[in-house]
Amino acid sequence: MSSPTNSAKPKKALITGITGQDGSYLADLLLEKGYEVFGMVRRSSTENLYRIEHIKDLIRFVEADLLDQASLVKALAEVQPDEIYNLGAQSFVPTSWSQPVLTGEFTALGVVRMLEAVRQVSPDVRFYQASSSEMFGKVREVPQNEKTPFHPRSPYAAAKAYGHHITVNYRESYDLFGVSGILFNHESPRRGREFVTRKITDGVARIKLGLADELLLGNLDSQRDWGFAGDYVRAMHLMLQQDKPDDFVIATGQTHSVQQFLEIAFSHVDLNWEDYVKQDPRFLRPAEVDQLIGDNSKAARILGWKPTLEFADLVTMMVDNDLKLLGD
Ligand code: NAP
Ligand code: F7E
Repeated sequence: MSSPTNSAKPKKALITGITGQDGSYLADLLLEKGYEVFGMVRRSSTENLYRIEHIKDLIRFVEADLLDQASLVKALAEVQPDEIYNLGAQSFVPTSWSQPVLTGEFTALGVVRMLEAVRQVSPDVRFYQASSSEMFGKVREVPQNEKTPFHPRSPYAAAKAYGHHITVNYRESYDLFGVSGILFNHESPRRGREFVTRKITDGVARIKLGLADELLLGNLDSQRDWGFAGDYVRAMHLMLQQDKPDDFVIATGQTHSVQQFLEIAFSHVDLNWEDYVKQDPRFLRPAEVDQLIGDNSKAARILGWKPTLEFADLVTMMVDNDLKLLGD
């Protein structure tokens, strides 16, 4: 296998999903580290680069789609990357019930399409697969670690479980340097507004500024291990710098309910969440993941990784960012 660290030339990284939350933080990190960053984007009639606006002139864009095998082969042949970060996916859990087949195409089969392109074009590349704590679903043990069995609770989670297993399978079958990062929920000011954290911080800012008077949510009891996306992309990069490919859980090791998130977010602007939040059955799910909490001890031991941002600081940072965005 190649050892890109010995190369005098800058390393080349190809990121699928570069327009998403994680892709944007990872691009920031890799540019800082001196990488040549290539971003895979799918064709769109409107530009969708707002998360990477500040660095877009430093990124080389390659048009390809996880649904189109030939486009992936062509992209890899053009770029000849040292590292691939496969972050592209249909990542919103509720949409996976309304579009289960499409979710499977992007989120499950998209992975094997990428791996096949790697096998054919760049078998020495280091490949990162964005796996998810959603695979643990109806959890079999608490906290969850790399050996905890999966019990997916949504078409999204089932698709991610396929992506995880096929990455491990290609590693074992073809000796590819494929790693699977099992990341627990991670958030930031760049999080999509459909996810509960950003929906809340955006809602709090709107209410505080007089732009809204209520916030409609689903299940307030579910618990997540929420970390900061900026910390989690460091872990992705570290996984590809190891001597041998392996899988890692990335998590804070703490869990909080949606209600606890609400309490901190509203009290940060001197409001009481109970005066504004209403439950709306439209936001309940056919099957819920009740509680996630990750065991990050393997990542700490082998990667030397640990999170830097406390839960309350993450919440207040996101509220302050939304106040600034809407107040300007
Ligand atoms: P995100 O903000 O929803 O971004 C998803 C990205 O995938 C976007 O850049 C999107 O491009 C791209 N994409 C979707 N369909 C595609 C296709 N057919 N071909 C090429 N690209 C496509 O997701 P994120 O939060 O950054 O998450 C990154 C990855 O980590 C995802 O795979 C997600 O499932 C996984 N993950 C996320 C978390 C989390 O808490 N954030 C936790 C565990 C795992 P467009 O801009 O063109 O739509
Ligand atoms: O929901 C509850 C909801 O949509 C979190 C993705 O990045 O992380 C994310 O998946 C919890 C759930 O994220 C609303 O029922 C209540 O229990 O923010 P979420 P998620 O489903 O955990 C994993 C690790 C991924 O891999 C995914 O790609 O919050 N909840 N009320 C709500 N959720 C939403 N979205 N909207 C509500 O109104």
